[in-house]
Amino acid sequence: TKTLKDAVAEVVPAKREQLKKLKADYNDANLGQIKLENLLGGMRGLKVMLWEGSVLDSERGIAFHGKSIPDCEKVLPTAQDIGLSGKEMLPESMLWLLLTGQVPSKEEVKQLSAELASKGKLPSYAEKIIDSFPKTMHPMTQFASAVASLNHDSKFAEAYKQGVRKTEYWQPTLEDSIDLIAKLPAIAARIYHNVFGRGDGVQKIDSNLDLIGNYSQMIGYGDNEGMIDYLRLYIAIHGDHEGGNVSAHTAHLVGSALSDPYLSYSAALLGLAGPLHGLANQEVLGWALDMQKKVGDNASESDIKEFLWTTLKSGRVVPGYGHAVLRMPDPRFSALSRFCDTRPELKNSSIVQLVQKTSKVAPEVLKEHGKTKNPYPNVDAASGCVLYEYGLKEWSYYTVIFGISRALGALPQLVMDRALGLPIERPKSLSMDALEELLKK
Ligand code: AMX
Repeated sequence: TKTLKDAVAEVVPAKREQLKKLKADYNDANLGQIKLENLLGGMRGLKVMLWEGSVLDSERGIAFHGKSIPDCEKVLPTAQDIGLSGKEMLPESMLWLLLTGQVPSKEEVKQLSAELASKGKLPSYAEKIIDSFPKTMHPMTQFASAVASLNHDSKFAEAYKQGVRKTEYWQPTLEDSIDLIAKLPAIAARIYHNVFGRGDGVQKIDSNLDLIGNYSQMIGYGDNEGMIDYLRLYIAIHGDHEGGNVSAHTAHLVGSALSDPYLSYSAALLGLAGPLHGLANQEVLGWALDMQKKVGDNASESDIKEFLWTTLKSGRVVPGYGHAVLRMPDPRFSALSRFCDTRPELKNSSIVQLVQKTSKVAPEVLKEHGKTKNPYPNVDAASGCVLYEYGLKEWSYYTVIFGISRALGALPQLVMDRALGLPIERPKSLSMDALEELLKK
């Protein structure tokens, strides 16, 4: 059976060739104009980054190497496929797809799962660092700090020091990336235990379990099949959302200075911790619980509409709706909704029912309100409520789970960045005075 490293090694020459040809054929081609509104508007719409794992289309949603979420659900190996129980695609399968562009075989995924389990234990210095954090420190701050500390053992940093050739940078980058992905569950579980007292605090790894099977065990959900499969799906589909989002872009930017994968991904996590990005899922939950308090179980459509209007009239946004790029219901929301429909414990949950009913009513209300360019639900409309229903009620922890996931997309791109020899990022900035001078000409 091919290892992931073998599979990446096979892809690298073709990718290098593709880049060479692109440069030779089109180096001077125009990819669009830069307007002042782009410069002032968060660089939206500017095509300025190379990102291999996925492309986001405003009308069709995310595609991972050309595969939509429903395509992935059909072809990516599940837990059942590697001899465990569970029907959802495994994050290991998504990682393989994101890194290589290929659908892995069941055997390849099983082997990758075993490799991750063998590398999942934290070094004792990292455990001590995590244990020294005050319980009152936000879990995301703890997460990012612990990840940065692992650069102590970075193979890339060591190889760089030894003067490894530039063409070989991608190899220790890949080794660090796999090591880090393997250790994220134990870091996240230790933080969960220290802050909230849940899980047994040991972070024991069973070599027969998949990455999320082990993570679930560590956070005290080892016997909850529904939650384990939900986490697999959630972590697989949150893995990548093309390159321009804050967390992915940060990993790429910091990595472009040849900071190792631990430093690059730690920085990405700090961006994910912002309320307009990864923190949004905890906000949706607070809002949905407020609505539930107000409208009760079995709420009518008109009760929900009234609550939506109250939110909008008080000048707030409806959390979980709208998107900077998408102009359709988020396919990740649809995937989580489909999951809820297949699980009896969720189908009958009042908070999940309320979320689903709201997703039918809200687009109409938001269209009438007339501001947002996208009146449909995004993934965060559903994600936190399901965790809540399964009993994981500590909202400030939700973004940590997102943080385990985003590594599946951000780290493979770092490997590709090094394989392609991409340069340090250095866009041009201008002061307002300099802009005035330029524009007056
Ligand atoms: N409810 C009410 N008004 C909304 C809205 C919503 N859900 N979404 C956007 N709007 C408003 C904006 O505030 C803006 O108003 P303004 O002109 O007065 O400033 C106007 O509609 C136009 O905004 P837009 O171009 O449609 O959206 P954007 O690209 O500026 O922002 C986003 C995108 C996601 C930040 C925004 O839709 C929002 O705040 N949604 C609610 C929070 C949320 O769900 N965030 C999660 C995003 C997914 C993720 O990254 N995890």
